[in-house]
Amino acid sequence: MSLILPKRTLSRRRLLQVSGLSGVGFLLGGCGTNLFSDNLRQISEPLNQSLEALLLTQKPIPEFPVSAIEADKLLVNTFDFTPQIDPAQFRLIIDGEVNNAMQLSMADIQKLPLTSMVIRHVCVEGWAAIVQWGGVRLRDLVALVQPKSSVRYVYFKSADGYYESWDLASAIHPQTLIAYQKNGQPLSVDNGAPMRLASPIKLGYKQSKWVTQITFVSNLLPTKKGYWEDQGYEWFAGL
Ligand SMILES: Nc1nc2c(c(=O)[nH]1)N[C@H]1C(S)=C(S)[C@@H](COP(=O)(O)O)O[C@H]1N2
Ligand SMILES: [Mo]
Repeated sequence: MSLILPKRTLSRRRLLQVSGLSGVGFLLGGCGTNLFSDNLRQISEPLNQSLEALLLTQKPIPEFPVSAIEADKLLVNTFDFTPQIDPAQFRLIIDGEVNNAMQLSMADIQKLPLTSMVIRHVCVEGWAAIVQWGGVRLRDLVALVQPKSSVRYVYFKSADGYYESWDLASAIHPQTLIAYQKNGQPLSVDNGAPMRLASPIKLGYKQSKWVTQITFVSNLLPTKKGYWEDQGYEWFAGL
């Protein structure tokens, strides 16, 4: 057996332990198998080597105290319409070049470790707001689905037709969340319920609301990088 490095993030096995997501039927991806039969070998394996290396390089950026939250400053910015999603029926699809494609209900998501952060949201249109977001680290979802070593980008599809793509490193940054809370309250529909992206390392337009599908890919479609990007906005959009 090869050398196994100590893990700096939640391993797939550990995640399943802490979240209690060990039941048969949790995983609806792939061909309907569950984690504890066919995939048993993969559970104890570390993420692929390039991903592991990437995780080690990532440091959180400083956050704000809860007292700094600017509750009135986050403007609703929606390009077209506001989709209404029934949270009870909702399933987040996670697929693409992964070992374990999944469909997660809100209940599944809420069993995963909750991370809360107070960060600045910056819209390219010239406004900003300090906001608290609560949700699941995208890297924890990554640990569950196990992207293949070919993966370099992540697509996020939204219920209003919005779409975004991120580089994998930014997606697995420790403060990139799939959020379902804002300022300590359940996320409102206007702000992207049931689930949206939130991260202090990217401009507002990268932070997709009403995310329905997360797809791991090795290449981007040149004419489909993101709703605003395809109209000339910068793709990386780092802060
Ligand atoms: N699905 C979807 N996500 C979206 C948008 C959108 O129109 N549709 N607008 C983006 C922009 S430009 C910004 S600034 C933020 C605004 O988030 P908020 O409306 O919760 O303040 O959402 C981003 N995510
Ligand atoms: Mo924005």
